[in-house]
Amino acid sequence: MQSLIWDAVETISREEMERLQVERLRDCVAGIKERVPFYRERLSGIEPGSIQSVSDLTRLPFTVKQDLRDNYPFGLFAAPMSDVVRMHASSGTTGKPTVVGYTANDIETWAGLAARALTMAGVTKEDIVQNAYGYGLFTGGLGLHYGVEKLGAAVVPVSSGNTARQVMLLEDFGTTVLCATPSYALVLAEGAAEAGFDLRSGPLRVGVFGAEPWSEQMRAEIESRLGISAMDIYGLSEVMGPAVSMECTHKTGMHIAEDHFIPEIIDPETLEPLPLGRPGELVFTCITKEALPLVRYRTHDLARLLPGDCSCGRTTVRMEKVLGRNDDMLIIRGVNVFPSQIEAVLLAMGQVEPHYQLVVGRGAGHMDDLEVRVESSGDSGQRRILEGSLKADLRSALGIGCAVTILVPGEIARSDGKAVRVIDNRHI
Ligand code: DLL
Repeated sequence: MQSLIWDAVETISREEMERLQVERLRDCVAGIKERVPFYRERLSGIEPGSIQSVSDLTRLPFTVKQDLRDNYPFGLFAAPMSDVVRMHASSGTTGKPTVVGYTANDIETWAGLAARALTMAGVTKEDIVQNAYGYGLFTGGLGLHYGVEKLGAAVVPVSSGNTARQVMLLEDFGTTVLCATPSYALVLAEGAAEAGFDLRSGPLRVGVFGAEPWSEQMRAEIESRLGISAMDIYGLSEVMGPAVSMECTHKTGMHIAEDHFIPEIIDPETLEPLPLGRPGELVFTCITKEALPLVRYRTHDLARLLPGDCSCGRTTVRMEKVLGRNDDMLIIRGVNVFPSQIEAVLLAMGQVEPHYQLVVGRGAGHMDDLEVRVESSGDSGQRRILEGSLKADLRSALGIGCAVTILVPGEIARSDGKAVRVIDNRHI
């Protein structure tokens, strides 16, 4: 299926895109040197006019989350407070949140990018979009809300939580598009089943799912349980919020809004840029933002930029599904393990519910141990066999042994936002 294209800039030639990026990057560097003391110092040796190509980005220093913390709350803002019209913040588990700001133009840009992303997913003005991302300081709710309105579809701003009410609205309103975290989409599917409403036979047809990693196996599970096409949307507050990149209906990676955010992949150890196609850490430079333009912001998300053209006709570079954050990577007895790898093994088995939790502890002899908790509805004999098969599959996929605990469906705590997959008891 060929979806419409929101903005002609999505199909310009690579040369035109690079010209646009360089022009915007130069303006951005000049602007932040003038307006942000932090960048005036950081970029002291860089003349904006000396930026001739996108590869000149590598001459610029990185920005990291700690820089935002050190300048809490508004120290990196490049616009006067009188021009800032909105604030969001990322939760963070400890200490102060990371605060991001937007001018009226930033909000307008973001709404356009969210409309662009929804269009990529095949959403049109005929759709009824239930937005179950949290409204508030989290960027998911309001970020997509403005995009749906810009597109001209009808938004149901229900926010996250209150599953029974969500299910009622899905049924009564004839919702056609659901925006939520993939884990909450599954909670809604359970809620609908409990209420005797078969989502698969209703009008719901598209899911716009992101804000947390989810594997291809999880996509298949969601698509069959909800009877929809499940699309991946990516973004982070510091760079903008949702719609930094989005899958088109070909589902071969997420098209990055490169006219606003220049992506790079770096080796997280050496910080050297990696060639197209190699996996590493994603870095973004925001070239059009007014309130918080960040230069080479390290996301800690691991992905690849994909070479080659997409059959949808867009020329914007695509990023692969995010494997996880390098700070969420578990190191178990020296072996690197991502929760999404475990998710893929669990769901490939086919007899488990798509809810799981990983508990890491320090066992006898101070060795790390990993327990994988997952739900299954089989009887005790079936569960014993399943436990053995999962242990064997996990050992061969991860290269380490782990304990497997089979729980009854519903035992693992559900979340209405980002799922908590890992409980790490090693530091308590
Ligand atoms: O999660 C923005 C968002 C809202 C994206 C709704 C998509 C949909 P933060 O709370 O700042 O912003 O968290 C950003 O979430 O660095 C990734 O680690 C993770 N993340 C976001 N989207 C995806 C995705 C929002 N599609 C952090 N796949 C990012 C994997 C994702 N991880």
